[in-house]
Amino acid sequence: MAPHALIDTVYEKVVQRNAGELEFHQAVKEVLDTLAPVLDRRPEYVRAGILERFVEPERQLIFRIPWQDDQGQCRVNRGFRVQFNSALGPFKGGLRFHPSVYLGIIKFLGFEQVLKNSLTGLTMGGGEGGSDFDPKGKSDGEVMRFCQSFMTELQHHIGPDTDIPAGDIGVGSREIGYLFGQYKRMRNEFTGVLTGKGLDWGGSLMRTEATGYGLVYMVQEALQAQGKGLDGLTVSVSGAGHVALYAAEKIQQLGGKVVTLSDSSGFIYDPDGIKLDTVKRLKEVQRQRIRAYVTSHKKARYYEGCRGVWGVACDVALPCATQNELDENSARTLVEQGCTVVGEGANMPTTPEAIAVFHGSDTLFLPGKAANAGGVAVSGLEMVQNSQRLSWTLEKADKELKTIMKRIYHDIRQAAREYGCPGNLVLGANIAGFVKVADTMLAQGIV
Ligand code: NDP
Ligand code: 2IT
Repeated sequence: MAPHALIDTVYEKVVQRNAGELEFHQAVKEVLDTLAPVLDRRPEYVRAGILERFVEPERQLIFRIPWQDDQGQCRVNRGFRVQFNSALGPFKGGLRFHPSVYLGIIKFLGFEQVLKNSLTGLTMGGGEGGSDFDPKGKSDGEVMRFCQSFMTELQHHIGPDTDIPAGDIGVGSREIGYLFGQYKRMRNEFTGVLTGKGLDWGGSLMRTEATGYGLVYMVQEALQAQGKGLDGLTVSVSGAGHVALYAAEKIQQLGGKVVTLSDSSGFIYDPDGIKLDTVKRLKEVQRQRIRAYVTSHKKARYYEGCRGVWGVACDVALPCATQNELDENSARTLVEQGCTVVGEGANMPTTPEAIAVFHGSDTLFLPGKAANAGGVAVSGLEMVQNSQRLSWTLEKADKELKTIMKRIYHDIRQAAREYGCPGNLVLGANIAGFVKVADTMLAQGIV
């Protein structure tokens, strides 16, 4: 079958077999649409059914999570782990706790993770898990009981050489602690089965900052290639979670001015530059909404509705909240206002229509599977440290992160050039990530 016809057939089957899983369809389509030049050159991939195997997870788990709330009432949530592809190493990827979670979200994240982990150059396959549990408004006791119940089932399926989960939306150091404690208790083993652990019990320095810092290192490299720097630039960041906060922190360290942050209710604009100490206290300690920022910063304004954040004029835009948060209209506004670089800190935050707008303009677009790979890269380095039973210094972890982000940027640019679409870093990232997984799948036979 000719490459284009095969791609259409594989995509149609994905839609048919995964009915209603829109985010998964979107992620698969974006990748398949860039792979024709690879299939043209590598007919052996077609014979070995690489594409068909690539879009089908190796294993999908769905399980019941019963837990008791503070009133003694039994509640039931649904848990997921999708072990997508283990060609390059044990399954590796986050856990998301958010009410919007269903199989389609977990599958899209697992699918992206396969390519992202390939780009890091480390030996990690891809997967993702999570639950429709909403940690917002829950007490620490409720979160702990939920995490213990979640891990009571998950522990059957994971292990330091099998599948190593980490955080994502709604899963931070508190949740990783409860999950790790329950795994250790049930299995009677202290191993690196999760990443993002506390520094005293196997965690890596720089993991908390890694996704945000890594994103900015890549933006910096891209600007440098144009003979520019971040110093003096105005930057819009969306989200107010781990990724957003540490992206904002690194931008400020490099002389940029971050003027926005957001959550799912709305966004703040501070013309003087966001004061991160205030935001860290509000979000990390007090678990408050971002609107509380304006009570202590008089020039700052709060606006209801998170999409308005892209109406603020900026030189660099960093979507760091969630999928499909930056649509076609927002993309047009950013381009019209002279935004030169868009770097995805979140997974799939830009809609396909918005990506097309950036590709048709002078705005450089850095896709998430490359630009936010710093988090999982340092997770991989945490696994290395756990195997060695030692801890690296902050300087060493930061240096490795920087090196990996710069290399990924050059790899995806090179792949885009080599496959005839210079500057199209979506195509470059997909192809650079895919070829390594596909060659490994060929080498390992039909499994
Ligand atoms: P957090 O839970 O720390 O923060 C998530 C932020 O995004 C919050 O500000 C949250 O606001 C906002 N948000 C969540 N859902 C929505 C929504 N439906 N609409 C608007 N805003 C929303 O998560 P992270 O910072 O860890 O993750 C952010 C993104 O980065 C995700 O796409 C994640 O997959 C991706 N990512 C995370 C990595 C990691 O290591 N943590 C690594 C690579 C990518 P609110 O409080 O109102 O919900
Ligand atoms: O999307 C991601 O890369 C993550 N949530 C981090 C995964 C990890 O295993 O560190």
